[in-house]
Amino acid sequence: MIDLRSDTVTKPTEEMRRAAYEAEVGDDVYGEDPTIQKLEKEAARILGKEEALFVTSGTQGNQIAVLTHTQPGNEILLETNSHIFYYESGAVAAFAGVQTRTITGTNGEMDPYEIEAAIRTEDQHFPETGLICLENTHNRAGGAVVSPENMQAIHAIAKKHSIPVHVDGARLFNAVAATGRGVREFTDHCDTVQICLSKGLGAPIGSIIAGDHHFIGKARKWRKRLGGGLRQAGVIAAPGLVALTKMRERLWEDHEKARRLKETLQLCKGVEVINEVDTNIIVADISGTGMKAEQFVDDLEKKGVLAVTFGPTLVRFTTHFDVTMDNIEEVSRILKENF
Ligand code: TLP
Repeated sequence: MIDLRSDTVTKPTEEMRRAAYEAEVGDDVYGEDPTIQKLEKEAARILGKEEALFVTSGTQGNQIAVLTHTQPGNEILLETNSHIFYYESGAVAAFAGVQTRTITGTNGEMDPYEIEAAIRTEDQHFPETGLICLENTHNRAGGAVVSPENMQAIHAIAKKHSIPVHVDGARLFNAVAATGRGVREFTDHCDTVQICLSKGLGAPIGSIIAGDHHFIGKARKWRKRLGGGLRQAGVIAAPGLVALTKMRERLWEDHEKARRLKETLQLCKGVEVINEVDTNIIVADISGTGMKAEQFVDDLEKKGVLAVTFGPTLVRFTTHFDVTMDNIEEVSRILKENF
């Protein structure tokens, strides 16, 4: 089976497994796990933030960020198709008690003027705008890169209104690899950031949130409240450290594979690639085949390829470490034979 459902499906490398086995550990709730400390220090350095905190998942990291930045009754601004809004089971309402106000972006980028217009003024009728969330790369926009310039413009507005900016950077390093820009060119334009170790970077588990000392102090407490205070967590941090230090530089390979697959998909009858394919995600509208996405995905599965539905007639393909260029050629052959 060639699994293009997500970059979350990657299995830990030999080196990651060895690192887990050999990890030096201690009780992290007591602040005594040296491997966790090493990972957090390295992540903070790479992301250009004062401190970092290891969390179990991207969702947990985003939720801790929202909980830490906001008060119940606040309103948060975020993109209509953002993961926090679309895919986190309503967690911001369930846990943080905030309401969401969505702004529809173009290729994942929100218009800074629309953001400024949406910021609430002082009025007893209105909720306070407590947070602005960005996503980079933007998953539902097809792994689209949000430019540092767009982030900078939004951050400037946020600062003017004393509103923090959080970036869901589950795939931030894909944006870095695709643009050749420095990590900090992105992270300088936000107060906090979440990055996933377990997507393109290939770790089996874990995410990082980073921000200033005050934010991380509060976030650590929220993590504990949510049951995310872990004990000998070095065994899961060690593969994360390998992911962070060794796997970033190969993400461009996944982008090459995605571009190759895009070429094939564009030649298939009734299939239209609807995103730019900046990084490792391809979104295809398959309505021209007369099929629904579910049927298309089921048929592909029977031929040995896994993808996910992304809407009634949309299908997402995601390239990653565990699919080779040869696998992509095989997918191309299967697609050509059938469409
Ligand atoms: N995305 C998953 C699914 O949840 C949709 C995927 O297969 O793409 N932010 C972004 C931008 C994400 O794409 C994801 C996962 C998360 C956060 C959540 O990360 P986890 O799965 O670690 O909670």
